[in-house]
Amino acid sequence: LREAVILTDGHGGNKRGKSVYTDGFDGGRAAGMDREEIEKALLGLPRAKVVAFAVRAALRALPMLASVGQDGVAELACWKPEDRARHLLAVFGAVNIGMLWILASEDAAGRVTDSADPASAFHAAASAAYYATAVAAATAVHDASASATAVTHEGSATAAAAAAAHAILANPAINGEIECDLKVITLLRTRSFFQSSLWADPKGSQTNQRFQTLKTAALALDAGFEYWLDWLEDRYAGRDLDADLQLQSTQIPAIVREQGVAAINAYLQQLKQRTITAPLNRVRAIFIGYGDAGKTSLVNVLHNEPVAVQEPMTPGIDIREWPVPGTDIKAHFWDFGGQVMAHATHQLFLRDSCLYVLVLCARSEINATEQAEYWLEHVKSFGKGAPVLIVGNKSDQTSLNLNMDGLCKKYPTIVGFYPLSCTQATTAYAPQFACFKQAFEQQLLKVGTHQMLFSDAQFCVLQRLRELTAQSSFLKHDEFDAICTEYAVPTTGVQNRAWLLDILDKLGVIVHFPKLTFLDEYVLNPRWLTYGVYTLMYSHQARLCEADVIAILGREQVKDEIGQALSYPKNRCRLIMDAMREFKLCYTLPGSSDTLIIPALLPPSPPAKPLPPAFAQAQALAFAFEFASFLPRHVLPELIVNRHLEIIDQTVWQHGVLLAHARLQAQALIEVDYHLRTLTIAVNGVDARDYLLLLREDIHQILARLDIDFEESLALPDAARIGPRRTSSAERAPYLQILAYDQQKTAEYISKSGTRYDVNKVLLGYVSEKNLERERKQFVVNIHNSRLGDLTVADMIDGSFNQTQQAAPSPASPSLPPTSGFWAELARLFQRHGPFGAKK
Ligand SMILES: Nc1nc2c(ncn2[C@@H]2O[C@H](COP(=O)(O)OP(=O)(O)OP(=O)(O)O)[C@@H](O)[C@H]2O)c(=O)[nH]1
Ligand SMILES: [Mg+2]
Repeated sequence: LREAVILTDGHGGNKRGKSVYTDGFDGGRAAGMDREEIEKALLGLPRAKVVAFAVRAALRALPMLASVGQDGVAELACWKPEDRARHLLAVFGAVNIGMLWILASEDAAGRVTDSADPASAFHAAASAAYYATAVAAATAVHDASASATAVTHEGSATAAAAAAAHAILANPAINGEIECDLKVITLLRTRSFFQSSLWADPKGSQTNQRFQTLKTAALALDAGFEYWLDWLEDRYAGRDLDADLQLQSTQIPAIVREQGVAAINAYLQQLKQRTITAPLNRVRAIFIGYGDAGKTSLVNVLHNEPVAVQEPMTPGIDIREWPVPGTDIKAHFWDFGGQVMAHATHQLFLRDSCLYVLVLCARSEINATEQAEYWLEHVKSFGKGAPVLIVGNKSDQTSLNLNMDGLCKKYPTIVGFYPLSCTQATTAYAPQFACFKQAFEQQLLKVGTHQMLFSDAQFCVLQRLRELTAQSSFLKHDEFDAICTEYAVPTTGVQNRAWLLDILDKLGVIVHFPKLTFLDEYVLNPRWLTYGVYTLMYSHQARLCEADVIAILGREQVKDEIGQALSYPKNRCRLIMDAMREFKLCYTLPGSSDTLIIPALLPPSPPAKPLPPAFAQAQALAFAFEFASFLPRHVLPELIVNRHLEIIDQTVWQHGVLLAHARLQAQALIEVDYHLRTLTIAVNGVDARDYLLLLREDIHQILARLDIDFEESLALPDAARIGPRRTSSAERAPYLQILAYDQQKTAEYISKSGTRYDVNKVLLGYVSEKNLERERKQFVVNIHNSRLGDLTVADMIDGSFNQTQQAAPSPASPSLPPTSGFWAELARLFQRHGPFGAKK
């Protein structure tokens, strides 16, 4: 193995096709069969058999991941120490998915059903074979991106399986088995072939020794790999697969996945031991869209309530409970007010693992598709892969013209479009409404299937907290501890009290701010905080002191979703202010102790003060962030909050700010234009270039949390011009393009008008000499990590492991067949995720 890794090391590039796997090995040991021979032997076989072959090869290859180093210690030497647990879990998960597919591809009678739906079977097979291949790839090929692309591009399960097998064949310990598989594969039915013994000599000392090495190495990671080692041992011993458990193991809730390998493995172990069985039975549906679209009306119709002719605007957020018909599940509807000034706040409350309902209506001022894109970008950025139902409301007035084909291509999480009318939902539009309601319920259930399961003790704690919510919005730390003690929730171990608290926080049962150390209580009712924050945002006051906050929050009675009044006593109002600071919605006015400034609520135009002359005369560096389809409303406010100590003379408004750095000699004027989707930065002063770099870094950090397309651009400086100017207007160039010219040692950049510029001078106009090298390095990293560069194998494997959980339902088929047990669920699971090739 080591030889193979060393031999293939550094071949880099994008070698595709057969050479990827063979290169490393041909120079090493002679394999029994070459890859073409294996491929020939597999050609024409049913997909399920090919995948079964690949999975069997992968199962045998798993122990090859571990080796005994010179110091006699067993380790997973092919990965960096910090990556080992993550990658090992991904590999186990990948093989597990491959196995599940094989079993799902046969019906109960053992008949291979891939002829029933050849297209989806093919896709699933290609994916499953890829998963299996990943094991071989991880061990055998150091430049794994090349191997992964090779498999993808060939797009064939046969080729992938052959490649994996060939890589593994180089190991004399198992090449006999693989050759034997190829001999019997045509003779046996898929299931029998798949279930036949993996080893010629199961008790063979070599087999055993390799497994022991893997065991030692995996256990040394101290991340709960006992579960997977038992799983592998069961496979080696030919024990039957517990199909329900295996299926559950591919549906680990996002909330657990985020907590890392040890938490995932601990969760799997508990699933296996059946110690966690209680679901939370809560799902969230988030209603978004511009003001007046009819979100609240739709929520009312779903509750069988009449639609008010003059429904008041929703001041922030409204949360209501809705029992999902025929189930124990309760849906929480989060009805967001559509007013623009609260859009910056929404990002804090939009979540993944929810169902989104985007309500639109025809408007004169914004084209419908553009409206849709604005909100779909929110969902993409903050809701990750969450499904979206689009409702075209007020069809009784005007029908909505949406470019659905284009939208579905761009946003594959859209699960359907429903034109309807809320005011006529029980009359003229009753059939349309029924159709929407059916899809809505189905999607809610689907979101619910990825719910986290709790142990009895954990669930009791949760129930107690819910009961307490009826009495108070707060809970002291030691009260929480006492409840945990009562139900024997441990203080140590992976699933300890801190873990439970974190999970409850993420699920929205409780809120805690680990950073606000003075706070000795948890917020027991998250609605208390949510309503508090939105009530302040909707008060339209950009400048608030504590007395204002107390007055505003005390002004009207707010009720939560179970109709219980939320009280905002004076001594607690500070907490809302602290939370808003923590959320970066506001900053404390320098020189005051309690005055808050909320940038999103400031007037849209700059204060009537003359700007410093250097900006007026355009002597500044002119840099810009240009957003392809969405400039989120919180980017500038958050930047302002981050740099509020640098604001010159409180020259700050909703769309801009004037800054001066404390140490550097530089001033910056930053402005956004939401129509053009640009954020411009003009900087002047001796240290302008260094200040620009700091500001860009800050913006990059804010944007890093989002999945968003943007380009940085710069104005081409006249001082860098070579020869005559060919246009009188100022010209711009993409910053990355200038860096690329520099990278390729191309000295001249020719602008759109044909004017020539000295690349080095352009760059040095914006980046100081001392930072240029860093920017160049950053450029290489960026390109490598971008979609242009190759993905690393770790990302590929990790991505593939989670793909089934994140897979979006196909937009072409919004209504899915009814659930009917394990096989239907699994078949659907695989129908939903295409081959790797399709993902690219
Ligand atoms: N003609 C017509 N009017 C509707 C329909 N649905 C809602 N309306 C009216 O549109 C107005 C706005 O509806 P809301 O449900 O309050 O809109 P919203 O999206 O919740 O608005 P915000 O809370 O401000 O974001 C109300 O006066 C409703 O009566 C519809 O299908 N047809
Ligand atoms: Mg509303």
